[in-house]
Amino acid sequence: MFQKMAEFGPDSGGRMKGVTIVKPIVYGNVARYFGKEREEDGHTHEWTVYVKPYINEDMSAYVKKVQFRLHESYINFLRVVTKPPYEITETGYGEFETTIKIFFLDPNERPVTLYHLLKLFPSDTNAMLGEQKVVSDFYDEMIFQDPTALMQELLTTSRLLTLGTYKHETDFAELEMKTRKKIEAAQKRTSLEIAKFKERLKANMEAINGLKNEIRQLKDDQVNEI
Ligand code: SLL
Repeated sequence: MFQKMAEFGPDSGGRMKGVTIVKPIVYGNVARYFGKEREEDGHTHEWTVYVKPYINEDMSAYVKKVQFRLHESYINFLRVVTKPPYEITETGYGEFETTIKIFFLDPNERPVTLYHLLKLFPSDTNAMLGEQKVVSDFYDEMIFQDPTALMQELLTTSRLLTLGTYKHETDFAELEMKTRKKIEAAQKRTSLEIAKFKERLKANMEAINGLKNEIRQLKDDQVNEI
């Protein structure tokens, strides 16, 4: 790695104009309720906050470290993870916003910052389904525009960890399909509403024209009467 960095020089080999590399990721947290408040510290949950590749590749090929910023009530609230899995497991009692900062091996590549609201308490629907584990994670994409020659090489030579598909807490493919269906249904409803309003507008325009004609007629009659 250091050899490669030396090879590309201080400007990492310059920017590759017109090149875009996309890395899909999943970030968020899972949490489990103890079932009661722990006596010694009042903690109620164990949670893990993470960032991982959507596709099972070894991110350490281009990631230098991931910094997790926790709530200041935690000892060493700035936690750094230098190798996969990029995650922090802790216990606690409260929800708070975490900052996840991803640093790259190429010093010329700016870090990526993600914000995640650590979720401990189930939403009403989760609670109704009787789900034990709380999951709050999101699909996102890191987009590298005009990467340096070094970064391009690091990004494109990362290796797959295992064969087969990666298992995530959330089924993002299904979520995408459901979201698509919802959007399609909403589009259909909107089109129908628009068509209905157009019809109404047409009818109203006709009524206005009818009244205008009537007024004109009445005016003509008046003129003729004089
Ligand atoms: C809340 N605003 O009141 C938030 C604060 C604090 C989170 C959450 C325990 C830390 C520790 C912990 O869960 N802190 O004891 O180390 O909901």
